Amino acid sequence: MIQLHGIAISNYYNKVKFVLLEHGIAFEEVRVMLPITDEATLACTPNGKVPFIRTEEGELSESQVIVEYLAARYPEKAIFPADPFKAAKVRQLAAVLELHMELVARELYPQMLIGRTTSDETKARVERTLARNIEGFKRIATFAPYVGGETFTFADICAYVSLPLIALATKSVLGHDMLLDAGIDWKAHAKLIEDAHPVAQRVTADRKAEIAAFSAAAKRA
Ligand SMILES: N[C@@H](CCC(=O)N[C@@H](CS)C(=O)NCC(=O)O)C(=O)O
Repeated sequence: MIQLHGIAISNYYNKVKFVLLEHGIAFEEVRVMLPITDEATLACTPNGKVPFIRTEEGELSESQVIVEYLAARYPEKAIFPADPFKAAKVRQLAAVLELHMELVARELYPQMLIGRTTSDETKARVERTLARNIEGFKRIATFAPYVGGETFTFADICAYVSLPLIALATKSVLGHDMLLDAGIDWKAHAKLIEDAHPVAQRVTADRKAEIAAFSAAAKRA
């Protein structure tokens, strides 16, 4: 059985977990704490990042690579639309969201999560780049009502796990929610997904439980 390694507070871990649960692919979760420093685990995920999976054939890291592997291994699950162009548009939404929004906002996470100060220079750069890239995302993300249009797709999974983080990071570090300000109602999207997909509720409940466990451990330390 596929093993999913990582932690439930990671949006990229939750992206893969959502796909596995949504499509009824059997898997088990293996908790891996960060930072990853031992060579045996680094052999599975060369840059020490989660998630990674362990299969009968070996290990794979990088969430998108893992999802592509699952799509190829389980074609009957239709993780992407059957039509090649529609499937490519879904991948485009995911790439634009993750590479040009989430990765940019990620520079704000140390301050949001552990209170490490972000320099004014970094804040200004992130705000400028993110503002431009959010406008780019809006050119292709219709939210009508799903990210790519009338139907739920893999792009909604990527949005569900990453948009709230981008919103919270910009709100807590830059002082305003750049998504809401740009007219992206990520809360309405999250509710839409949760109402129709119990899997989303499970992913979020597990994330909250993990955060609570971290807080409790930090208080004990
Ligand atoms: N491109 C990677 C990103 C994964 C990633 O950044 N994971 C974070 C947690 S959300 C991580 O493992 N960070 C630990 C580190 O960078 O040392 C993917 O899609 O899997």
